[in-house]
Amino acid sequence: MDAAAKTVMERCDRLGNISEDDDALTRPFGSGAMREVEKVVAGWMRDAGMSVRRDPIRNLVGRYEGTGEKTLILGSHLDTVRDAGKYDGQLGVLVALASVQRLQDRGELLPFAVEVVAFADEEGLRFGTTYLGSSVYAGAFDGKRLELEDPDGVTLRDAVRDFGGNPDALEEGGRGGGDLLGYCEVHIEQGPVLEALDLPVGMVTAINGQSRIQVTFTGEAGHAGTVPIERRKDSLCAAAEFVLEAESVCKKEPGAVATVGEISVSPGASNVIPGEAHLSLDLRHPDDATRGRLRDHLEKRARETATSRGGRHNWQVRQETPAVRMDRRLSGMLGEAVQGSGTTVHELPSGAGHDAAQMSALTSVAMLFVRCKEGVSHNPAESVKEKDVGVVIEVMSRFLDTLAEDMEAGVAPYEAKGETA
Ligand code: HGY
Ligand code: MN
Ligand code: MN
Repeated sequence: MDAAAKTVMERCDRLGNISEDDDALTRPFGSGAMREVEKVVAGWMRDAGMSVRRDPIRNLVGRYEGTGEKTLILGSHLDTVRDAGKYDGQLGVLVALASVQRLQDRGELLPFAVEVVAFADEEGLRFGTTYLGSSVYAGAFDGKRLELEDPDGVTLRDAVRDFGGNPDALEEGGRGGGDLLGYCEVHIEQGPVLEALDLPVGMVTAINGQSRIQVTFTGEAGHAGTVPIERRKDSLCAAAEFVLEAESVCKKEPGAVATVGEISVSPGASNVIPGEAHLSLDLRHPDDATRGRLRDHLEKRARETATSRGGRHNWQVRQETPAVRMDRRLSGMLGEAVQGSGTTVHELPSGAGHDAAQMSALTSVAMLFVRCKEGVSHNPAESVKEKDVGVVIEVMSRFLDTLAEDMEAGVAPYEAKGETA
């Protein structure tokens, strides 16, 4: 497995240099960097004996045929956040590719086909929503999102067309799931648990739900030197009060996290009181009802804060994604493969979102986490050990072999949806 792990690490380095920015890894949906990285990965898919196609949103889909009519899907995403690390998403695609490469190297056909999907957009960097790629592939795309605009005012519809996709086919362009055994995703943990336990891999039990919201505070632009402080309608002060409110609400609610990752003011001059403040709110919790309660409380506080300062607010929910539990049976088989590789099975929830959350609309899903250094992610310091990549490749290979043995022994393959973990 070491040679395979070395190849995966080298490929992560290679893809990590394909970016829209000269001095950082930033690969938004529909960018030239995404076009380039897609071409490189398509070549590696063909080298591994796969046929390659692109779906209407330009997800890249490699297929390695088997002897039966069922299909197992592996994969993750190729897009990144701004100034990203080079393992979030792409590690999962490349480990999936390594699992198929091993089959081809052995000249082996399984009693099922394996599809490797490299999703075109999971992070939502450009349009502020998540799972654009997997929502199309899973047949769960909401056509209303076509009118979403990026910061330059380009609609998703035009961006998909410019990227060579077909915006009119996104709603019914899903893969369909009648032949599926399930979907398994390998991803870095993006947290500190596995490192603290000194474990190379972990089994994911569930993925937290998330709300992505755009909030605007509107006050009144004015002269920084002449408007007395008590007469101001400073939209940035309102926003600042709101940001701290979001933080304090989460400090009182175990498991809740809120993040304001983007903020901008207009007109944006050092001697002008901000007339408008725009911010993104990312709110997450393992329990959907709790998340909804926190969201509604924060909307109420945004309104109160704005009006108390003589201004107003706008609250646009860009996307709500429910919490998703992993499929128990598929996870159980992955767990056996972890044990078979000589590693203790540790189960943990995911605070980060993953395409598996969206793919659960189509089929049974399971995830494996790989330890990452100090849990750092969404940061160029993101890193994994080659040794751990070797472990996860071995686990995935054992998993495929076990699934094949079960199929050959006539153990009923999975229905499209199993019960959850
Ligand atoms: O935001 C997330 O949880 C993931 O990285 N898209
Ligand atoms: Mn991410
Ligand atoms: Mn990711």
